[in-house]
Amino acid sequence: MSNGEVNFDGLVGPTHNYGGLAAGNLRSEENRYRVSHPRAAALQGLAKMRLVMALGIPQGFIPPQTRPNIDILRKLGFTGPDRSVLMRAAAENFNLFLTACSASSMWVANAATATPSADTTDGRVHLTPANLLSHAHRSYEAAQTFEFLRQIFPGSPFIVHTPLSEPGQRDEGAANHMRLCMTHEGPGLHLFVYGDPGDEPGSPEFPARQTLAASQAVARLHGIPSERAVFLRQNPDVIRAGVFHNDVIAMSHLNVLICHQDAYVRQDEALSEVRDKFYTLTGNPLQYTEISRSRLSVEQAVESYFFNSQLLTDAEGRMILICPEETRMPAADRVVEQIRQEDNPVFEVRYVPVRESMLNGGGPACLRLRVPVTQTEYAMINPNYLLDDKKLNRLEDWVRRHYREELTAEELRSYELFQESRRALDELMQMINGGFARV
Ligand code: SUG
Repeated sequence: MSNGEVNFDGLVGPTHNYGGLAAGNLRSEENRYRVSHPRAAALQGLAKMRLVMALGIPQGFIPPQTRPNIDILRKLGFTGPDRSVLMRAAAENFNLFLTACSASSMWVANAATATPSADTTDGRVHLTPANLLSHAHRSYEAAQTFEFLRQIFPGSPFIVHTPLSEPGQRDEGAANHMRLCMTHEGPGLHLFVYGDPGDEPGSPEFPARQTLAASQAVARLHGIPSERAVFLRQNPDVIRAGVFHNDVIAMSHLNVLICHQDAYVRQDEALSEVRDKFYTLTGNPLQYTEISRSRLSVEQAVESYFFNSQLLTDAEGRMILICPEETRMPAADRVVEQIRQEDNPVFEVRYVPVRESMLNGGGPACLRLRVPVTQTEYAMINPNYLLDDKKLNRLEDWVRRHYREELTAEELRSYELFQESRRALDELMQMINGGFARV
């Protein structure tokens, strides 16, 4: 049963590590070469999925991708048996090698942008995998993500587009997109957030990841009418301060929008367009909460990751805010208190430990992709990618058997790790394709 929205989480892969690969993402930069804990990372992710399921919300997952990505290393000119490809690549250019090792596909808020059938001209659910062109390690995800999404969303109710391919169309998926509506089945207003308007040179220090051209292309491909779309430009100052995606400075769910005062360029104007269009579309006012910089500075927003909380509706129809543990810091605590006390539909606040992902700049919301679907569409989703308690137990057991407790950057070179990861993912795919039947 779907309550209108399915959350798909990315399963953390066995090579989860801190490569310091993401420019502009302060945590990724700070934690370069830190010892990682792949088993704990994957179990933390699964525990979050368990919590969401316990709230009565349908939960799916997207498998990790094969890493180290030997195919990429071969394409980059490293030849010979797998063992020598790994050794030579790591010896010759360790940073390049690291781009082939990242488990970054776990952050599926960057996997795709999804538009429900209620908003598309052809009445189908549209998904466009993000090309993630701004960073090499992330751009390698797009092809496999496309394949997974085609398996998860088969048949005529869904259309999975190929990722955008023009160099000027840098797309980071749902992390830069919000849909406002009264009900998931009713009409929605799509907020597409971009950092690079394409008409001026970006800051070379902290490149804006999403281009306006990409957001516009996705809106066109999905057949979203112009009265249901607003394009908001991220404030370049906050990008410089570490807000590399919109979901680090704003969040939304149904008719609720919570965002920081400094999130967008000419924010008052932009938000009044959003409010007006929302009212025209739904006949209802938007529930808008702006967090002022005096309550929470942009630096504190980045440190606490408050805006990367997951906002969702439980089976009883109550709105729940799932914050990362890191949000428990004085300034952010006060903001959470403000949300609790103000007149808005947020009913309860929960905290989840996702520290291993957080150390790479990925909070609860980064780890999930929301896909609004009708009951009929929900029934068409490949059930092997939807979770229940039994499947979740199987996945936990699988993680415990295959994942290392600790991993150093140096150990990524090891052929043994490569083999272990392959074995783990082969077994996972067998489990999925066999419908989780016990053999
Ligand atoms: O793209 N980190 C990811 C974090 C993505 C978070 N997603 C959202 N905000 N929706 C990124 O910056 C770090 C990988 C490394 O350094 O090894 C990384 O890619």
